[in-house]
Formats: sequence, structure tokens, C-alpha cells
Amino acid sequence: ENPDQKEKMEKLWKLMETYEPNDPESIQKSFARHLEYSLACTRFNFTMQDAYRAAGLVLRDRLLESLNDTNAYYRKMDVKRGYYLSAEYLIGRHMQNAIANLDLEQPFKEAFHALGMQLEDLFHEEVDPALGNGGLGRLAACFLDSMATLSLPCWGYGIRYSYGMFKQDIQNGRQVEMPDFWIGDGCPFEIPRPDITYPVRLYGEVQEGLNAQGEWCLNWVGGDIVQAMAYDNPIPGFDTYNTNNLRLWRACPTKEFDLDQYSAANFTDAVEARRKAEDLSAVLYPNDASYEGRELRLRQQYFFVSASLQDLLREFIKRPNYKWSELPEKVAVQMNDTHPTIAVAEFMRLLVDVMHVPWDEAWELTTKCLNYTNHTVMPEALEKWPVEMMTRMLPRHVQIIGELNLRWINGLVAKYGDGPIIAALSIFEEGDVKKIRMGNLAIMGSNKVNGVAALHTEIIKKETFPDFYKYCCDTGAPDKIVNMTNGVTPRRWVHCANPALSAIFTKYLGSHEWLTDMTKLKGMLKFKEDPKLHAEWMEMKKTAKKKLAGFLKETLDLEIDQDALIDIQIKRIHEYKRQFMNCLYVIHRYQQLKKMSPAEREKVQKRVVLIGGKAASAYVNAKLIIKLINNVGKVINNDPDTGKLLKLAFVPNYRVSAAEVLIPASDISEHISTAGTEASGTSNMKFVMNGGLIVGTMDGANIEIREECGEDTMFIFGCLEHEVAGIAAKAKEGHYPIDSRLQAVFQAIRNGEFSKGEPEAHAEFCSLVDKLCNTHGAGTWDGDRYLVVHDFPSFVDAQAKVDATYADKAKWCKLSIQAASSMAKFSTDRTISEYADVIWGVKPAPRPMEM
Ligand code: GPK
Repeated sequence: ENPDQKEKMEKLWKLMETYEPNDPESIQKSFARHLEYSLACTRFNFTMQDAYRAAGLVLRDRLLESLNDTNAYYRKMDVKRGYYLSAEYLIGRHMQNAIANLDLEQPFKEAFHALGMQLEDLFHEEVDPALGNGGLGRLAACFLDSMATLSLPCWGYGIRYSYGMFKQDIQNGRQVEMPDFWIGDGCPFEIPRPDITYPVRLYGEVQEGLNAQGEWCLNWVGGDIVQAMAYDNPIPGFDTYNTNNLRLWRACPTKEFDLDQYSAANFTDAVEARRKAEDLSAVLYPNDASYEGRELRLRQQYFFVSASLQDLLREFIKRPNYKWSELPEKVAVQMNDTHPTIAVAEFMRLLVDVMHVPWDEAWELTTKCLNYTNHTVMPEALEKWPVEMMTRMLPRHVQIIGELNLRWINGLVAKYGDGPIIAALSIFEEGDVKKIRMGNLAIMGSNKVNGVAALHTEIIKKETFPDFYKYCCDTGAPDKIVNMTNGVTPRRWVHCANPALSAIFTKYLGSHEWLTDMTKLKGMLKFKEDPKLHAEWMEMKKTAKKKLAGFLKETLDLEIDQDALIDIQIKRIHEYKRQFMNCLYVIHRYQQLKKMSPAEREKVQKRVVLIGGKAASAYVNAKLIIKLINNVGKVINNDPDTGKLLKLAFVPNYRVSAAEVLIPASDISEHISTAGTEASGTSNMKFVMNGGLIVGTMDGANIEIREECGEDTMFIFGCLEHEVAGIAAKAKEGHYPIDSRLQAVFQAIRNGEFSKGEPEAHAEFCSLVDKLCNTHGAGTWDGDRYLVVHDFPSFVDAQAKVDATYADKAKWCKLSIQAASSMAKFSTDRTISEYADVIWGVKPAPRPMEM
């Protein structure tokens, strides 16, 4: 070591205390410094947006210290690491969560209060980073919170989209999509890393050649190279000194210029070609549980997978005297849905072509390191890419997949002979357009495959991938497919979203340990009939409803009666999720009210029904359902006979920060998918943790929530999963009676009661109704794919039971406490512990306070 260097290092070391101090005064000083020197404002003249930004930088300093020391600790301990690959992270606002997890709530409050600012007002300045569509992306975000909180050495990898999920505007009752340039003002929580970039090749061709050792090999050459540049997002754990990282890749042009190209071709054309590289990470595709098959989407997937795998392999080979055989002891990768499953071929390419690992060993390493999570049984969501497209874009990968498939099929034929199971298990789908099935590739290349709730995992085995499951059983590996029931983080969804409830739990249980061990909430059960707790519990709901009322006034100019039962359905708009059925029920309820005398009406429970969610921009029926809800709401809310007793509103632009206001305020929420269609659902968990009860079908995680909380806490209706096929078969024969109450609802829609003066909307609404009634018989039935007509009567019964139960306030309160206190299973801390134990083999590595 150079002595001069050592002296410099010592000088630098002495310049700073080890960590930034966290007393209110130091926070204030740090804030003022960032205002002046980072943001170029003055201490005397700044906006709330500036204040938010400066406060964000105060936090970022502290996050960086913790992130760097956590990384150094993981390296020193040479731990096995988990890597979560996901095309989506619906992280939501950072600030409040970072303050809570860094244990800075008290000093921050004091620091800003003394400067005349409320923290809440700062939080509101932050735009939601909406780099995900819905449940799948939000699950990834909750997972990151739990990985950090459990001190697990796990990172997330994804894409830093310039445009996140579109903003939903409602114009004349219809969804209009607006671009969300969330990064416009810069995000103080992210750290650009111009020093961390990887080249990613696209297109080009495969050539035979010699490698550095002079051996024969295949080389992928030519095509376009884009650079993936890292943006790090620190993820602090709660009650630990660990901070993990979410590394998102942004596409940039290469730094080198091809001189020939620049002198020969038109300069502006050449610059334009480079600029195009940036399109790769420009926009998140707004599709949920369906894919569009666009070439740019496949490019995005390969781009982030390649950069992530290059990055994690670089970390592995940095270790002194590394051996490839150790890779599975140091690396576990989780592929979130089929979006990152090109990883199977890319892992092989990097090992075989770049690292020169022999094929068989490379395949063993790949199948030990990779794992795949399935999130849906909707066939339209399972990605299949045309071989032609993929061969142009990723020629070497198609060769690798071809070779893998050949070996795989040979083995299968030896075992089963030629037969339909071979075609079912092949990675290639034959037909007019030959395709690569990413689901099959993922399962083949994985150590473990998992579903996201008990029922869903059973359906995967029996219906989605039955031949794979048979193969697993026949080869003595039935536990290759495992269940990992989803969860949510109680830090964001209880502590931050509902501080009044968090305070109740901490007060009654004597500590905030429940926030990292939700089984502690069982201690609340002995108070479930305590009138004192009941009073505090109802006060908590009132506080949340007041906040919701303010939000609705501001966004919709809607006034709600805060004594009304609040009934919420918020999730992506999908036919299988049956927002349409909910809307049909509200029309029915309206018709009942209209028939009553004013005196009878007075006895009916007041209700406010809120429905919110985005529709994929090309999903025609989903968009029509939004229009219908808006039109029905307009009629009901403005009818003087009913306006006070029943309200229906569509909440525009549903997003994480809106969920944080809506969920705590609910009495009832709707999780009413056709049995067997919703893989899990996660908002169901958030609602119950906040003391809301559920109207639900026996689907997804509803089943397990009911098991934990007790049958009396859930209003269950509808057919069971094993009944669906029989009902559909009967419907095909024409036996599909329509309940008279539902017929009355259909009649009102057909009469144009909800489309006065809108002939186009009228025709559209009729088309929705016609589709449900399409029972032509003779095997042509396809209209009511999700059994709305079948389940409607029992849905009406369930709603009647809700009203009756709600009338007994003490009983309701008891059920609410009982349910909220029984939700330990649905903390992502439980989910992630299971992934770490069963799938990844990754162990906690809590770093000590001082390094
Ligand atoms: C499933 F397939 C998909 C998808 O593309 N997007 C998405 O959000 C959801 N999901 C399921 O629909 C939910 O049931 C589930 O709780 C969630 O993923 C997380 O597993």
C-alpha cells in the first residue's frame, strides 16, 4: 500500500462522524443545508415541494450510510444472496415509510413541527412511483420491505421506466389515459450510478469462432448494443440496521461512437438511432394478467434480465478463488411471473459462452439457482413469443432453447414414448405461428415453482400445468411445485396507513413488537368484547372515514354521510374480478329503495359504494364497465328519493397512495372473483388487517383468511371452484336461469335508464348485458364466462346479511377486532421467511450497529 494514499484516507476518514446524527436539531441543519446547497433554494424562500425534496435528501443521506454498510457486511460475511427479478415494482411513496423504518418518526416530527411544517403535508408532495400494474407489482414491493426487515441479503432487480402506470382521468364517465412522467422533477430517493453499466446486445447473428483459450465456440455478434445503467433505491428494514437495494435499470446509448457511421451517415440520423436506445425503458405496459405480444416488451424483458444476471454474476466472481460449483450456495434467483423467464436462456448463455462453463454443468447450476412464481391461471397471461421474432432479436437464445428442448424431449420420449404429453411439455408450441412458451421454459429451468395461495397452487398442479406435475411426481419430485401464500407488509398497510389503529395495538399489547411479529396480535382477542376497546376502535374507523371524506370531496366533489356503511372494491378492472356484478347489485339495491315508502326507506342501512381501478387501455369491456359505474352513480346519487341512502362513486386514478386512504376507512370490501380465477388477491388482506370485513367468494386467499379469522367474519357466497365446470356445461345445454331480480336490473339497463341522451353508451351497455344472457344452447354458450348470472342471487343474500350484521354495532365491532387480530399469516414476513427457507436457502444476516 502506498503510504501517501494511506495518509489521504485517514484525513478523509476524520472529516466525518461515522453516521449522520438523528436528533431534531441535526435533522433541521441537514434540511437547511440541502435546501441551499443541493436545491439552490434559500432557507427563507422555498415551496412545500422544495421542502419535500430537501427532507427526501435528508433521508437519502441516512439511507446511503445504511445501504453501504449493509453491503459491506454481506460481502464480509460472504452470505448467500437472493435476487428478485420483476418487471414491476409498485412501490408507492417512499417518504413516510422510510421515516418509519429508519425509526425517525419522533425526531422528524419534532424537527419539522418546530419549523412550522406538518410531516403529512410533506408526504403529499411526493408522486407515487407507479412502476407496476397491480397486485403482482405491489407484492414485489411488500416483499422488498419484508426482506429488509428480516435482515435477509436480498436485492430486487427491475426496470426504471420513465413513464409508470398511466394516470386515469375520467371524462364524461369514461377512462382517459394520461402519461405519468413521474421522474419529471427528479426523485430524491434514488441514486443514479453512472459507474454501474452493462452492455446488452439485441439482434445480430451467431458466428462460429474460437474463444480466448483457442477452443471452438459460438459467438453472438453484431446487432445493437444498449447500455443498462443502474439506479439504486435503498430499502430500509424496520427494527434492523439493514438496508437492502432495489436496483432498476435505465437504457442509455453506448458511450463509444462508431466513427465510420458518424462520418459516413447523416449526423442527425446517427444521433436519432442512438436516442432510440432509450425507448427500451421508456414505458411500463399497462396490461394486467394479459399480454400484448409486442416486440418492445420482449426487448424490455431481455434488457433488464441480462443486466441483472451480469450484475449478480460479477458480484459472485469478485469473491476470491470462486468456483462455479459454489454458485448455488451463493445465489438464488426468483422470477416474478413469466416476464423475466428469458433468464433461463440468458443464464445458460452467460455461463457457457461468456464464462466457458461446460454445458451440462451450466444447466445444473441454472436449474439449481432459478425459481419461478406463477401469479395467474388466466390463459391470456401466459406469455408465448413467436419463434420468428425471438430468432431475430435473440438468435443465440433460440439456439440454446432449441438445444435444451431437444435434450428434454429425448428424455421424455424415452420415458413416456411419443404421445400428447410430449407436445404439452415441449417449450415450442406448433401451429401456424410457431411459439416459445415462456411458462414451460420457466418450469423446466427452475428448482422450485410456486403458486401464491393454497387453492391456486392446487389449480396449477391439476389444470394449468398438469403434465408437468405428472412428470414431477413420476420423477420423484412432487415438491418441485410448492405453495407460498401471499402477504402484505404491516408497516405500510397498518402502521403508516392507519396510525390510529397502530397506536391501539401498541397500547393494548404494551409494545410495537407486533409490527415484526404479527402473531402478537392474538393478544388483542381477549379484549374483543371490551367496551373501552370498542369505543377506541370505532373512533379509529371514524378518523379514517373522515380522512376518506376529505379525499372524496377533493377528488370527486362528493359528500358522504360518515355514518354510512362504507363498501369498497378497488383493484384492476377485469371481467373475472366482477366489478360488473357489483354494479348490477347496486342497481338492484336502488330499485328496491325506489319501491319502498319513505318510512320503509328510513330503516334501510345507508351505504356508500366505492369502486376504483384502472382498465388496460385496449380492454374494451373493462372500459365499458367503468362507464356504466359512472352512469349508474350519476342517476342514483342525484335521485332525491335515494341520494341520502345509497351512493355509488367511481374513484378515479386508483393507486397506492389512494389505497392508503381508502382501505382503513372500509367496513366492507368486495373480493368477488369467480371461484378459481383470482390467484390470491392481496388487498383482501390489507382490508381485514384494518378491521374491514369481506364479502367474498371461495377464491384465492379469501379461503385462507376465513380459516384464520373465523367463518363468522366473512360474508361468503357463490359457487365453489369444483362446481364451475359443471355449471358451464349445463349452461351450454341452455339450463341457465336468470334470477327475476337480475332480469329487472337488465331491463332497466335495456330501457336506457342509465344512458339517457347517450345512444352510444346505451348500445354498449346493452352489449354487456346481452353477453351475459348469451345462452344459445347447443354447445355455443360462451357469454357469461365468469358466472355472474349464476352467482348473483347468493351475492344479494350475502349483502343482506351484511346489513343485518352491521345493525348490531357491538357484534360488528367484535368481528372486526377478531378478524384484524387474526391476520399473522398474511404478513409478508411470514411469506418471505418461507421463500427464504424452502426455496432460496438464504439466511438472515443482521448487521451490527457500528461497522
Ligand atoms: C397476476 F398474472 C397476474 C398479473 O399479470 N398481474 C397481477 O397483478 C396478481 N396478478 C393476481 O391477479 C392476484 O390474485 C395476486 O394476488 C397478485 O398477482 C400477486 O400474486
